Amino acid sequence: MKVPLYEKIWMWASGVLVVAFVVTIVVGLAGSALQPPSHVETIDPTKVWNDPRFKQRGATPTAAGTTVVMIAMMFAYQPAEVRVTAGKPVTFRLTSSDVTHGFSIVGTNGNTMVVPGYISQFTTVFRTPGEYLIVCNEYCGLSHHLMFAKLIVEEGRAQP
Ligand SMILES: [Cu+2]
Repeated sequence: MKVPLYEKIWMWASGVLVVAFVVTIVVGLAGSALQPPSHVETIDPTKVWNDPRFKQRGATPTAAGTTVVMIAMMFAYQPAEVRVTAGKPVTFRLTSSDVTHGFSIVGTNGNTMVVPGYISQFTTVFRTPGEYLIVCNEYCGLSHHLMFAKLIVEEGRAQP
């Protein structure tokens, strides 16, 4: 039986699609071990409060901008309020003392998972001064909806 060319093209095209879907599933499964996007640095989740990397919490000015160190726990962030400067890079370093939490700075691209055992880190720049809400966007327990913090982005001083 002779299969028309048009039919062959569609058979091959749908075959390629099936293979693409299977590859997506396999790659997704292989890479989906629960971990934050920056899963390089590890930490003992039972000792975060005494870990030297998390002793100095809050915003610390650096040569390049600001580093913000925070601990996520049921059902709060410590510290609950942070001040940074607009237009300068802010590097967030976060970890959890109990379960997996989220860290989403509403209205910005600041967003990461906070997984116990790992230090989540990302850098972003806030262009617009103002008050931003930080919410936990990974369900972490009964009072998950009460878990929030405040980010205050202050006007940067004019450069001389
Ligand atoms: Cu949470």
